Amino acid sequence: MKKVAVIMGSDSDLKLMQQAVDTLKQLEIPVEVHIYSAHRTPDAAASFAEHARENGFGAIIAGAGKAAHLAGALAARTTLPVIGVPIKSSTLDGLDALLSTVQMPSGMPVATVAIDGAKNAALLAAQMIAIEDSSLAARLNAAREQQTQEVLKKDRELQTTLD
Ligand code: RP5
Repeated sequence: MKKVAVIMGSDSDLKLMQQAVDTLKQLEIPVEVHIYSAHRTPDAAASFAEHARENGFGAIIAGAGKAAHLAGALAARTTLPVIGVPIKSSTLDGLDALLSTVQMPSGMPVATVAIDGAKNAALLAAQMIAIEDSSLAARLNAAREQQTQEVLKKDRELQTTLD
């Protein structure tokens, strides 16, 4: 199975990005985690992206805050799908990171999830890998069904309090 990379701009992003790592591991997807910054370690970030396909990756998740150029910088160096996670790590509540991540120029896509949307980034990466992996697709379907049943259970519980 293809690996998924979870890259973050700083160790201060790890608490949030751990949600992506945990979600990928629950789905039994091999994951590699790195701290590379578009600004502080630009060469390491570029080198990782340039070699990611030959190193067995199928998708890259990139989380960063503030002037969050990490996802775009990685996307510029690979044609693997890159999923950007704007992180709320500044006085602007993540709006700065959202705009920096989502407003890519034409010809250079980054699939951007919500501010702090690390779990959805992992699920989206899993769905990409599952295009060619029916076992993973079955695990994703099972997770969806479990989620559905949990919400319906909460609805039934709510109805009992309203009687
Ligand atoms: C960004 O700046 C990082 O992704 C992080 O979200 C933010 C703050 O980084 P630190 O100053 O905590 O290392 O590059």
